[in-house]
Amino acid sequence: AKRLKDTLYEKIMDWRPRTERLMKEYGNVVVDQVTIGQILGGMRGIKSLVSDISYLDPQEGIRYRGYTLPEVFEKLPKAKGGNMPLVEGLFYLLLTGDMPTEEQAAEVADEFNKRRILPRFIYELIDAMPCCSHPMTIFSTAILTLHRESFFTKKYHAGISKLDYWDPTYEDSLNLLAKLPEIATYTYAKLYRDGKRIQSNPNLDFGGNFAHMMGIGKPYDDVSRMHFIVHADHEAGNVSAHTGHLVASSLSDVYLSISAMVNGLAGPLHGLANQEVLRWLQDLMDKMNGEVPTEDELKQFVWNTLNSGQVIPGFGHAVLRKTDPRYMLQREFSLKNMPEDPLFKVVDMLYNVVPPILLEQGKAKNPWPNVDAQSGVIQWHYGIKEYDFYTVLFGIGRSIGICANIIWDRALGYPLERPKSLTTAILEDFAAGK
Ligand code: FAM
Repeated sequence: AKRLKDTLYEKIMDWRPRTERLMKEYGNVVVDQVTIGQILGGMRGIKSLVSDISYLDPQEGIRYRGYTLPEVFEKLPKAKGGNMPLVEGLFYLLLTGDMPTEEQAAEVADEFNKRRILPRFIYELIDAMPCCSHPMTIFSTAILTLHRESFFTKKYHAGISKLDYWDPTYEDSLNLLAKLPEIATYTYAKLYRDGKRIQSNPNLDFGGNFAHMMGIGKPYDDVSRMHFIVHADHEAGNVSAHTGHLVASSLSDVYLSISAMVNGLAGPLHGLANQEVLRWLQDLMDKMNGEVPTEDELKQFVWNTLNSGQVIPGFGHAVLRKTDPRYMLQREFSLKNMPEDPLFKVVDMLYNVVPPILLEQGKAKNPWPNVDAQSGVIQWHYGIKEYDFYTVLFGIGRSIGICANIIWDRALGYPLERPKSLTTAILEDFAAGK
């Protein structure tokens, strides 16, 4: 069978003329216009990026290479002894656009296995981090420190052709992704388990190995696979995806770029939101002395949160206008595997209680739950009670999508990103019609 890298090479050769033609023949076609509101408002909604890895449909939710998430979960090859798809298969899909066979997913698993051993200095680095360092700081620092291993950077200095940049970027990406489960689980062990490390098992897949190194039994392997897959990508404009792309556009290698994207993910408006959900739920459970509240009590708690000027964490979305399919997939899993969990019961009640209240309040453009309303509760159920770690899990998943994006950025020769900035006085001149 054809190797992944050869398949990728063919796809790249087929794709390049499309981008070249758009650039040469249609470079002046207008796609969007920009308002002062958008310039001052976080560039919200400006159509100014391109990615073929994923696309966020306001109604369907995220599509990976054109497939909706339910399709991705149905069609990707499943892990042996599990019900969830292989993360390796997802990476194949994101890279090539083709739904992989079992054999093709196994090839990625093989590649990851060959590359998963961490250099000793990474353990030493994690050991040397000052106490109370946030797990995201450690995760990002470890990735950054691996920069010295970069094949792309070596090749670049040796004088490689621009057309070949994607090749060492691909090698760096596989080398890095293969190591992330071990970096994350060792960070967890160091921070919360007295440094007791569980050796990885070369016979397990990416998600299975992660669960094994966390020391958590079934079905946590499926939880890990599901978590990494639903978090892998959310088109190119969100903070983590955009940061990865921006840093890589200066030809910083994958290690520098992924470390930067992890730092963007670490913010409370992005990856940290799932821990906010759990904090809010814990507060509710404390007020209820650990009992599952009645529907009326829950409604009151929701209104109290809103009336005190806070948002309901885990609800709403900047782009989506329906219940997040990432929420639904995790809900299905929870209904099947942990229906009696008291926190899940509350989450499930909130699913019915919150949207009508947000609609009645009339502010949120999307009153439906998002991915974060569920993910932390599942982690909590399987024993990961250190909220700070949740964003690291998100970071592993997101790295898979961003690496695929960066490989294609180099393959299609996307240039250095350099939008123009203005001053407030210039905007005032525009406002006055000058
Ligand atoms: N609870 C209460 N009010 C909400 C709300 C919620 N869950 N979601 C939106 N609103 C308010 C919002 O604060 C804004 O009020 P003001 O006009 O007073 O500023 C108004 O509704 C319009 O906001 P929007 O256009 O509907 O949402 P945005 O695009 O500005 O923001 C979110 C999107 C996700 C940041 C927002 O819905 C929110 O704060 N949700 C709660 C926090 C959360 O769940 N974040 C996770 C997002 C997740 F998808 C991720 O990126 N990891």
